[in-house]
Amino acid sequence: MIEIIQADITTLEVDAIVNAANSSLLGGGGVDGAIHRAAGPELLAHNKTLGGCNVGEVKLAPGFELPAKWIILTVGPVWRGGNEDEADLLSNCYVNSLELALTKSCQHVAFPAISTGIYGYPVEAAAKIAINAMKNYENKFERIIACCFSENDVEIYKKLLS
Ligand code: AR6
Repeated sequence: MIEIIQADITTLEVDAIVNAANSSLLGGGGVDGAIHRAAGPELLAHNKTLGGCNVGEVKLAPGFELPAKWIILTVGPVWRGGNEDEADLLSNCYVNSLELALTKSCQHVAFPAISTGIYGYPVEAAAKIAINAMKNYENKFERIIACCFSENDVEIYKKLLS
């Protein structure tokens, strides 16, 4: 089942939340900053051992002080107008996160709207990619959660899902 909610992703009691990180994995603003603050300093110490992460790829961290069991770290593409493979790279973020979640037997995974904040990806185009990937994996999970931060994003996701 795909669920669309409006929430702070750091508050969710789920098997895994996904972080929209940058390639260093060492923290930043937006959802990344919120996750580092809520998970505590052990997340940064853990991530320092991971050797970074390429765009579209994923790494794994424990949830540390979060209610979530795991943090899946992914790096979305920076929006550069749409001709720099942004769509495939963004899709890879979702697919690779879901594949990693399966290897950890996760039953629920929550995603933020990757790349649509600081990285500037247009929300509707990004939401289409997110929902397509989620639909392909819907049957393999109890719940795949699109965790929107704004009411406007919730409306966009709901329109696309229906
Ligand atoms: N819970 C859920 N969603 C959130 C939260 C939260 N607590 N906080 C923000 N969002 P962004 P990006 C939403 O900018 O575009 C960081 O500096 C936000 O409203 O966090 O992939 C990284 O280190 C937006 O809808 O991520 C990278 O350098 C969505 O999360 C860079 O930003 C994504 O916005 C990544 O940029």
